[in-house]
Amino acid sequence: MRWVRLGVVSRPIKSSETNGDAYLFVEWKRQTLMAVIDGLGHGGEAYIASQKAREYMEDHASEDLEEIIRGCDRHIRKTRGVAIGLVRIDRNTSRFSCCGVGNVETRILNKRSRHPISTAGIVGYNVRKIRRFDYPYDPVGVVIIHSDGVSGRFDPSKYPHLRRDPQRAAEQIIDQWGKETDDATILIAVETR
Ligand SMILES: [Mn+2]
Repeated sequence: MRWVRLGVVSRPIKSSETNGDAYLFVEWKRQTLMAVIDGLGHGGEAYIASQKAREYMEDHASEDLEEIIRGCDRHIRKTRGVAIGLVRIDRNTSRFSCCGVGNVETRILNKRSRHPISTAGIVGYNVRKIRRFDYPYDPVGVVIIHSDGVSGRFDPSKYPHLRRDPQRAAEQIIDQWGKETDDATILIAVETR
């Protein structure tokens, strides 16, 4: 059964057909794990780094967020590294958990809206302390994760259909706020009861 309505767009920098960004979305047993991954720079090397990170996270989806990031950091050492925004919705423990490293931004639109900060660093290169943020679960919550190829200046409230049609909102945000000079990815996950 599907718990979350998903909208996602990921596209490469204008000068390339290879996308150095990637995303992950998995659901099982009342849990959802999602991530946006930005391979450093762009092109083939960035693609290899972000795909390798995505595969690792998918294979270790049930571990704690900090462990996933730490394991990923070891696993992709030979690549140029990635930035990651990682969020779990756990309906068993009734919380949202978030971990971010580098320039991927996460917003939780909840009873109270949250904007957890990412730890500085590069996964695969120099991850030190990882900070996890936990928020109470809200069955009408929205999670937005985006790479820095999307300007952080967009205002989600300007997209009144975002909860109903997150795919359309994601396409509009990429259109209006995506940078041609970078790979760009936005993932919007809306809780459905
Ligand atoms: Mn980027």
